[in-house]
Amino acid sequence: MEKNALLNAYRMMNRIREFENEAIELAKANETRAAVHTYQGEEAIATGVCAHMTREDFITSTHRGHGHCIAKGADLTRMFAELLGKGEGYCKGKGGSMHIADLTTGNLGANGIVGGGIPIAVGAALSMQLDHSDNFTVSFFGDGAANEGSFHEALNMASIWDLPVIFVCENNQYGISTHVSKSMHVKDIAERAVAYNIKGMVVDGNNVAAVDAAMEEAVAHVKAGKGPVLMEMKTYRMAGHYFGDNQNYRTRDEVNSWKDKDPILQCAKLLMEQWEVSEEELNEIRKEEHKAVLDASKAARQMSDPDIEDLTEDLYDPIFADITWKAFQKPDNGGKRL
Ligand SMILES: Cc1ncc(C[n+]2csc(CCOP(=O)(O)OP(=O)(O)O)c2C)c(N)n1
Ligand SMILES: [Mg+2]
Repeated sequence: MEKNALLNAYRMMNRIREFENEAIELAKANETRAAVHTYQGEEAIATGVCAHMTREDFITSTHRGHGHCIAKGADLTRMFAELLGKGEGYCKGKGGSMHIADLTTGNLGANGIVGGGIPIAVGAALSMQLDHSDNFTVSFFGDGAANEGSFHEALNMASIWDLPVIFVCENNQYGISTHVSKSMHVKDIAERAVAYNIKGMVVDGNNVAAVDAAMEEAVAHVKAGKGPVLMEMKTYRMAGHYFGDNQNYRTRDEVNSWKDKDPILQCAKLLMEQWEVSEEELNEIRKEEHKAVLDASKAARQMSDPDIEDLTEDLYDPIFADITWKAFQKPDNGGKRL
């Protein structure tokens, strides 16, 4: 990676890490309004992938979605506002951490349903193909999601229609407390690409330069109309599954062994050794991102809570709600549900 691209990646990874650390602080203070799943240790993936995307390229995200959202260009204050249930949050405070969507940056939304975003990405890619656009969609999901039916159905459909979609599996070794070795019998999840006759790639997800290079190759593949790609990013979830997880299913030694592979440390090392960037310069970037995150958190905390009258607004599509209501009202169905 060129020096500037690597410096930008370092900045982005720090922004995500700082956001997650602050999200945990807010959860500790009982200020967040729903479960918070953080992304520490996996920052290189969202950063390296989204660096190759424009706002017209779409992503679908997961319950662990803050990193994807930030890397795609989201506003940190509106993100914190959403976590805190404020009316100025991305979804007016009604979605919380697990359901942030931001159409202005091409983020079709996080999803509390494991594997739920994968078929949505296929639909988005189909619309791009039908529009003859040059854009593509990325679906982020976990190793656990790769065992869901939705994953297999989505890959099959994307494969038969050669859709411009990149499936980015973040294999962080665990689905909640279950290690991948107990939930699947393949060495690499990317092997599953063979079943759908699509391109599969295994990538070191803790090395942003490796993610960057792999993504460049994947984008060229989908843009050439060669069909979807399944990228497996090997990584590790450094924090618990969610805030409040006692983590009694893994050893301290295991957690410590991954600390040396921390993607931010690896990127710093590369910048210092390959590009002779000074430690002071790196510290400066870290401090700036720390401040930006704290400022955003403070601004969000000062926002007012939404009005109680708005509680049931935006929960249903008004057209759908109207049809359903009329169906209930129909005199000839005996008042029964449809
Ligand atoms: C369909 C569905 N089944 C189960 C759950 C409960 N659940 C929430 S997160 C999770 C684990 C997901 O693991 P993985 O896909 O590896 O993502 P990670 O949390 O590791 O990022 C489960 C089972 C859910 N939210 N949705
Ligand atoms: Mg996982």
